[in-house]
Amino acid sequence: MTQFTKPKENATVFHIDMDVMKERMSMFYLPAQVRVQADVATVLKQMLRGVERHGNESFTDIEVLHRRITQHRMLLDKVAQRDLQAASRLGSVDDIDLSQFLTALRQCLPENNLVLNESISNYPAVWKYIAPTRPGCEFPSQSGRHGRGLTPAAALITSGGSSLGWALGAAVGAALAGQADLKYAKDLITVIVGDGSYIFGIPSAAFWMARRYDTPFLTIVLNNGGYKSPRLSMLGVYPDGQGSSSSAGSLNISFDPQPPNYGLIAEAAGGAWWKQVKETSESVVAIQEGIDMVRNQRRCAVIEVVLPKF
Ligand SMILES: Cc1ncc(C[n+]2csc(CCOP(=O)(O)OP(=O)(O)O)c2C)c(N)n1
Ligand SMILES: [Mg+2]
Repeated sequence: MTQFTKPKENATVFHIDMDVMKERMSMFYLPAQVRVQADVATVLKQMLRGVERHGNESFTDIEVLHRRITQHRMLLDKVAQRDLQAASRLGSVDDIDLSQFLTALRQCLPENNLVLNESISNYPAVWKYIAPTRPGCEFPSQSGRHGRGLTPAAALITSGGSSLGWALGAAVGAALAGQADLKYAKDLITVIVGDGSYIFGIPSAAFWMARRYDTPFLTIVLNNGGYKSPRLSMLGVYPDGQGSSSSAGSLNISFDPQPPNYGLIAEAAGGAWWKQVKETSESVVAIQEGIDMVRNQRRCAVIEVVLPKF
């Protein structure tokens, strides 16, 4: 449907969504044969129950289903394999490689954790390398056991809306939910956020709130030098248009020449600990320190990952 995932031409598309019509969006269209306004996790559970009830006799596609389950298991094995390979490359002193940073993060996360994903052009990378394995990952997620030899798996959520600036405040809200009701409590809440979305999240207010309400969380700021996605959207519509050869500066989507110091904003507002990571080899130590700050010192921690500029 997007530039990242395209179903086959002859696929039958069922669109199940809490907000299937997107009435408050000026433009939205998803070519689907069936549209269902419903909670996706509930519908999937109902479908699974239906399949189990009917069994092999009346559910003609049962073989397809089994094939998919096998494929999914193979995929999980691949993720475990990839983790091992990435771990062996973590000593590298090259420029930061986001896939390796995210793999390191995934390996360091405690089991009962929640990741809030507002990484925008890096959504696919975060989904791929944080690789949530737990069903029912919607907010509030349920803690669960992780299986198949994988490192602890995240519950991972996004805002579902189009307005940026959700994740920092949402992290405070998620932590407060855990304080109010232990069943929502998490060992760690992590925000992975684009540099632009970090600013949209009003970090001065969010980190002050986090200290005020004792709701520390770990933030990973993906600093790619500004707003990359508007350029991607433009290229999606006009791949060879005049803007396709324009610089980020002339498109007004670059934060150069003086981007904010993201960690310092958090320190000033809420006493956060922070670190900049520029090389892959710095990843594990920074992540471990950040997690220690949040879990043991009860301070917010911000890790700014300096990515190549677009
Ligand atoms: C409140 C709000 N303002 C503007 C936009 C338009 N917009 C969509 S993506 C984007 C850039 C996001 O930048 P960043 O978080 O750094 O992610 P990147 O695209 O660089 O990965 C903007 C400005 C929006 N979605 N919401
Ligand atoms: Mg950015």
